Formats: sequence, structure tokens, C-alpha cells
Amino acid sequence: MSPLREVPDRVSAGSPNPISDMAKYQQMYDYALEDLDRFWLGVAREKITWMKEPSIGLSGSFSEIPDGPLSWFNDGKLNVTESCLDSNLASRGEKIAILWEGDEPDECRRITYNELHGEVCRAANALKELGVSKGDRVIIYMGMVPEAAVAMLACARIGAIHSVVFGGFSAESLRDRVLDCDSRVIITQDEGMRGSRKIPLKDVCDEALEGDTPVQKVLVYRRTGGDVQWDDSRDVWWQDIVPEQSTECAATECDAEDPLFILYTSGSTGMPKGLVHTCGGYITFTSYTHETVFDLREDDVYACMADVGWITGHSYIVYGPLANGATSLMFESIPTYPDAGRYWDMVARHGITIFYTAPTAIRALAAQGNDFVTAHDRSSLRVLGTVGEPINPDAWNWYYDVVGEGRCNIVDTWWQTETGGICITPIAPATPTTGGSATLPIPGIVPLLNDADGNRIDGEGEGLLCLEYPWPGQARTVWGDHPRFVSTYFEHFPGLYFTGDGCKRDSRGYYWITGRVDDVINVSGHRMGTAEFESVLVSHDSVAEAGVVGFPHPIKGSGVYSYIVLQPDETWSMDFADELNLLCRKQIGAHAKIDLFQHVPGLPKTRSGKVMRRILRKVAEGEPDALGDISTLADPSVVDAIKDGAKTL
Ligand code: 7RM
Repeated sequence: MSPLREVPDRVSAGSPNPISDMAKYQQMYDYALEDLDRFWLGVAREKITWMKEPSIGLSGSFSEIPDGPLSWFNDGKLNVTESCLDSNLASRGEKIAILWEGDEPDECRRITYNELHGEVCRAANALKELGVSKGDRVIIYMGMVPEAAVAMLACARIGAIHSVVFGGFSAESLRDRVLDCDSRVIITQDEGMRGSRKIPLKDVCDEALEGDTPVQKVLVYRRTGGDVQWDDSRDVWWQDIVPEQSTECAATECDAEDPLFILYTSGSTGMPKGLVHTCGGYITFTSYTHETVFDLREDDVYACMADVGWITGHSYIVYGPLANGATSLMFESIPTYPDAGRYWDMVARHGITIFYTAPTAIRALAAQGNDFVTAHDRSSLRVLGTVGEPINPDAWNWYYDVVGEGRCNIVDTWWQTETGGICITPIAPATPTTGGSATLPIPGIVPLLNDADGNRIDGEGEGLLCLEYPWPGQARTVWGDHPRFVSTYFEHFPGLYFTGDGCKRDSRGYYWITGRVDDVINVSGHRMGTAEFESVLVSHDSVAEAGVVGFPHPIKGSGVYSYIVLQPDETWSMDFADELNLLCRKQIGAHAKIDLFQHVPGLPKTRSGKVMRRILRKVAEGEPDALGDISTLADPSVVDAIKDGAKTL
């Protein structure tokens, strides 16, 4: 096991954080636990700009969720953009809000709080001109340009509900989301740029909108000037209608529980769910966690490498940092362009102090050798963060010793799209860390480990990670399908929120997330459902059945392993495997790629016809001799064929 690393002096010295050491952490944790309502209400009132201050904390409980969503700060009224923009103007008007680094290292934009406020108001006024009003859904399908953040905030300014769709998703995925949330306006761009490659965002949009859809207007930001198709009755250039608008737009008053955004996320079954986050609780939770966990200081240059299409980009590039008046770096490119030193080159050029990325990127960069790191001055760094998947101790130690030169603390932040923000994590100036552990819950979060039968595990042990009490940042429901929200998260263990993750707790009380226990795979920090792959595979005429599982992958965290049963008379070939991967790309998106294919005579099924996924998982994980009880299988001979033909990278 890795040793415990005490917090480096440079991280704890002069910290403005109320939680600046472990004694203070314990005090704050206990204080919150004594009265969670009082704690969160205090945070909400202190940190957030309200039009009408809330007088109540939580209404409802986990047990009552089947009857309807719970709420936080229910009598409060606000517009989250006042916390993110207006409240910063007096003291930080000329401070850089968004520091944008484009695909090419010399392409930078520095947008001050004054400018961002003006731009958001302009875009909000343009959206109104396009007919968008409070409660309407707006899909945002963009790359990493500042205008993506402007578009999100512009929606929030007028009380419209945004749903950002990651720019790697296919036309079909985009269309599914447009239809599910019934959006009449899409905001996109001509093309995205990533590692000198062009991403045809407008083309994909056009394809997604073929046939009947509710979309009436497509607002297109011109990023590259590349050629695009144009429908005069539907398409509008951002540059034609946004710049001419007024830089003032009164913030629409919203209820604390009005939806702020919908974000689609993959689960163990069916199509992705549109998780709904609401204004008051989400902004309270993201601003509190961003400030506390990263130990934010006024002149920090904070850089989160996520994409705004994922929850990390929402919470920790846009909403949390801006609500805290931080300088938030937004990065358009990839870590290996023009070479594997790009991140550290950026650290040196911009003087980044807090750097937040995913374990998959750390592993990929570590594999390139240390020279790409040491070539650049990293002395500005104070806090390093990771998110998205478990980090193996080797990668963690490399991040700590090589990137941070032992001067920085690492915050390994566990959270989910559903939780809205960070739940289990070190607090930079306070928590001693050790590679692979997300350490301890933040104040106001109460983890609980259960065994499969719902018996609570106390002290040291391993089990299924649940959260015992509500917190303000949690998703309230699934858009249009509250029963699905209930059955996914609140039925396994009535009265608790079930995360879907396995977890160990050590003798120190530290939490070690072991990964998903359901049919969700985390590939390079991108969350995907095995069911989504399976439905693509069986949509091919030659495929009779398909079973997809994850397997440990040295760089990506998890890889995707598929078992394919062909229709009678069809023959298997590697070309056919490529064809299936093309189909995944087309139906899901560029990030959906199967690493290993195994052609099998059948799937292992019980006599009642249920696929025994455990067998598929064990073989893919390279443990064919740990299958457990297979006596209930309808045809045990299938298992031998599966074991014999097992593939490895
Ligand atoms: C923020 C985000 C959520 C799933 C979650 C875990 C895994 C996230 C960590 C982690 C170990 C971490 N949202 N996960 N953070 N596992 N250590 N620090 O990633 O909805 O896309 O994914 O990601 O399995 O359930 S997400």
C-alpha cells in the first residue's frame, strides 16, 4: 500500500480555508452532521446571491422520493447568473473570468467578468429574440469555445433549461436528446477543433434534425469559417444576432427548485437518462465544494481539463468557479497536441495554480516519459485534482512526484453526474493523502456501505456505496420519468441513495472507490452503458445476440469487451468487427469504441433466459476460473467455448 503523504507546507501555509487542518475538518464535519439543514442553509445564504433569501433547508427525504422530488431552499428566489456574474462586477470586473486556450497554443482569449457579463446578456437577449422563454429547453452542441459557457449562462439568465450534448456524440444520439427534452432551439458551431482536426458539429446537427423534430431555430457560432449547409428559415449565425444586442439583460427570477439544466448520462439499462439539476441547490453545492476542496485563493489560475459536455465541465469549469469569482481556464485541445507536454506547457505559460484532470490522461501522459513534464516550469502549481474513475497508485504517485514535485496535494474527487458536485475527497490544505483513496466525505455528506442484502457495514470493510442523507447538489429527477429516477437510485436500498459504486473503507476511515458494480463502464472517464452498445450491435442484421462488459485497461481504466452471437450462416471476420465499430460510432458517437470482439456460439443464459453477465465479466477480466456457481445455466457447454476463445489486448 502507498504511504500516507502529509500535506506539503506550501499547500497548508496561509490557507484562507476554514478547513485548514484535520482538527478543523472534524469540527466542521461534526457541526454539519448535527443539523444538516442549518449547515447547508448557512452555506446557501453566505455564498449565493439571492433575490429572496431562503428560510428553509431541506423539504422531503429519501423515503419520500417515490412520491415526488425533494427540495432545498424551497422559498428562495434567485438567478444563478447573478452569483456567477453580477456579484463579481464590483470587486472583480476586470479580473479574467474565462481564460481560453484554443487548439493551437498561441490562440488565447482573456475574457473579464465585465466582458463575460456583457456577452451573456447579449446572448440572452438573442435567445429571447429567437423565441426562447423561461422553462424552455435549449440544446447546446458545441466544442470547447467560451461561447459554450456563454450559451449555458445565457439560458440560465432567462430561466431557460440548457442541455449540453458532448460534441463527440453522433447525430442519432443528438436527435434522441432533442426529442426527449423537446427542445425548440439548438446552439452549435460550424466546426469544432481538436488536435488540429475539425469536428463537423453543424453537419451532425443537420443530420440529427432530418425529418420531424421540434427544433425551429439553430444558432450557429462561427469558429473555423468552414463550409456548412444553410437553411435560411431555421439557421442563424451567432455573429449576426448576438453582437448587436444590448449588454444588459435583467436576470429572470427563478424559484430555487426551477430546473437549471438537464444532462444526459448513461445507466445500466436503456437509453441515457436526462438528469435534472435545479438552481438553488446546485449553485450552492458547486460553489461551496469548488472553493473548499481546491482551497481557492483570489489570484489562483484554476484549470479543469474536462469538456463542458460532461458534468465536470458544468460544475467545475463554469458554475462553481464563476460563482467563486475565479479565473477558470477553458481548453479546446487535447493533452497530446502538439505533443505530450501540452498540459505542462500551459501550466508554465499561464501560471496555473490548480490543475484538475482525469486518471486516464495522467496514465497516458505518464506512459510518454518524464521529459515532456520536466521541460516545463511547474512551480506555480499548488493543488492537483483527479476525477472520473479510480486512480491506480502508480499513476497517482507519478502525478504527485513528477508533475507536482512533491509540493502539491492531490485531491482525488469522487462524485457523479447525479451528485452534481464533489462528495468524497481530500480538502487540499487539510487532508493527508494516499494514492488510490478519495479519502473522506466533505462536511454535509454522509456515506454508508451496505452489503448486497442491505446490511450496514460499520468500520473497516467493503461494500456498496450509498449516501445516507440528501445534499443540495443532487439531481432531483429524470426528465419526464420520475419512476425511473426512483427505481435506479432509491429502490435497491429503500431510504438511501445508491451510487452504483463499490467501495472499501480502511482502518483510518478513508474511502477507496473500487468502481461500478452495475453495467456502466467508465472508458477514459466517459461513462457508457453496456446496454447502449448491445442495442447498437443487435441492430445489425447479421448479429443475433450481443453481450458487452468492461475489462481492466491499462490506459483507459476500462476497455469495452463484446461477445457476439451471429445469425445462422453468417461468418465472423475482423472486417465485420470493424463494421460493428463503425456502427457504434455512428449510433452513439466517436468515443464509443469496442476494444475486443469475441465471436461466441451463444451467451450464457439461465434456464429462465437471463444472461449471466457475471460470467461474461469474469472471462473478459481474465479470470475464467472464478466463475462461481454455473449450475443454473441452460447450456453449460457455452461457457467452455467462451473460456476457450477469450481475447486479450
Ligand atoms: C464526475 C463524474 C461517475 C462515476 C462514479 C465512479 C466514477 C468518478 C471517481 C470515480 C473513483 C473517483 N461523473 N468516479 N470519480 N471513481 N474515484 N475520484 O465522473 O457521472 O460521469 O461518472 O465515475 O464510478 O460512479 S460521471
